[in-house]
Amino acid sequence: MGKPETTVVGGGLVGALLATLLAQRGFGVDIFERRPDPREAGYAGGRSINLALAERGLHGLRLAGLTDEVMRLAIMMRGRMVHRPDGHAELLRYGRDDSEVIWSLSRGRLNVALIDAAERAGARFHFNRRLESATFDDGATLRFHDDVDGGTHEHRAAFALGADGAGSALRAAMNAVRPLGERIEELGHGYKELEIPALADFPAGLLPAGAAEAFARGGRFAIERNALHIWPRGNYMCIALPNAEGSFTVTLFLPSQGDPSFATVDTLAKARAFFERDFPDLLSLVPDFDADYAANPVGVLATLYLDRWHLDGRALLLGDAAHAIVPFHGQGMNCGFEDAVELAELLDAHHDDLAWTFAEFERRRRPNAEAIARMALENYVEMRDSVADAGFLLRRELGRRLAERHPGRFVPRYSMVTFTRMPYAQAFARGAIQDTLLHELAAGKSHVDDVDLARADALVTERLTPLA
Ligand code: FAD
Ligand code: E0Q
Repeated sequence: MGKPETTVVGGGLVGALLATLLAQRGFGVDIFERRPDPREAGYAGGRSINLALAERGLHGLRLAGLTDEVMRLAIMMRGRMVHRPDGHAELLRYGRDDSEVIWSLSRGRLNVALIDAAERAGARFHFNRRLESATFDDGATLRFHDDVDGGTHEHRAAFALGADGAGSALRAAMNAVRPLGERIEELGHGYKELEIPALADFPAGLLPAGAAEAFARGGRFAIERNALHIWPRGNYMCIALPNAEGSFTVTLFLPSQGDPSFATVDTLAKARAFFERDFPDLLSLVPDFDADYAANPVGVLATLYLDRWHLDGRALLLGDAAHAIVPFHGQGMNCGFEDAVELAELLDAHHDDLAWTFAEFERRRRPNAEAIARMALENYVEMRDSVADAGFLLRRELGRRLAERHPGRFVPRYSMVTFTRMPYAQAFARGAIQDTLLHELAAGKSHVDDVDLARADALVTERLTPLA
């Protein structure tokens, strides 16, 4: 049986990867994107926003044949560089060595690479086409508004795949036919982006301390290049990820209400005073602070839960459209890429029964999406708390020792999520077993040397199977 024509809504990171994987498997692919073609002149520039790529996302790029092209532009991040309130900074490695690292990538460039790959594989892009409404009969009728010609264009599809992001229009259309059980939980914190320029772009006289020497040696980066920088401050924090050009994109995460919050830090003077108090070292690295703070909007953060991801065999959601999460584990795109891989493989094998295929996709992916949603929320608390309590520090140190004594068996949850492709739900479950173990072993102890390691070893082998 020949492969059906497919229709993808949304040409962002997940939609473009899915289009590539489907086209490579011989499916016809039409993909509709509301924005203009990012490759066209005059559009490519703009702010550089970046994100962290880990093993799950890397695997998707490998299957698309994109690793060489994309990884040439990636910056390795070995660990978190934690900047304390006193200005002292310390690098905490993510993994055991440089085989366990993550990568900072430009969102825009990654999207362009994915669009190019999809087109090379035969996918047909339709830019400037914003899905407005959809109706479903034996297939789907999609109505798009074209912002360039001002017209409305109809597209008949056997079925629609929705990769149109957290505010998915396809989801809204599906929900109108049969409720998907949508629940959106706002975090109550927002974010704002700022920029640390490359050293060459600092205004004369404002070069940060120590930078003149680095600059003289040919360095481009104002702070350590190969790290994800974090300034944790209790209820809020800043992070910075490196860009290939030598700049860093800084993101401030701050409550929406209370003090301090985006509601109280509501003028440039207050924003500057807030940074002078809590992030003075960072402020000195952001020469365009006022302009950045005024120009860049506050983004909202929320988790999206759905009971159903599909409408029979007529429409299916994936990526953020199905399960937007908070960004604190750096896994939203990584998880969406796993969706794209799983869906392309399922469709390849079972396109003759779409209702089954969509239900099966949901059955496989939804527990994993729920697990990473929860772990991402938990990571925010762990991230921004610079002053963890003594019990937490003891358990963390004990966890390190057990991981060393039992490689491939006691594996930190962060590592299972970031450096392996084991299902997120399994990483969550194993993490819970390990955490219980640490609590039991450390109870009543004040130093890690007081822990009975023979007992610890016995419990680890009893409760945890070796990873494949
Ligand atoms: P999107 O990237 O949102 O793409 C959706 C596409 O659909 C867009 O191109 C949009 O223009 C298009 N579209 C929308 N509506 C329509 C319509 N009606 N018609 C046609 N087209 C439409 N993830 C990581 O893995 N690592 C990170 O480090 C990381 N950091 C993050 C930091 C922040 C501050 C945030 C907010 C998120 C972060 N994420 C990260 C998550 C990541 O950005 C998302 O999970 C990822 O972009 C989801 O991809 P997507 O293709 O599903 O959705
Ligand atoms: C990563 C890599 C936006 C963002 C992206 C990330 C991470 C964090 C904190 C944030 C988690 C970590 N992390 O360092 O534990 O690993 O992607 Cl805020």
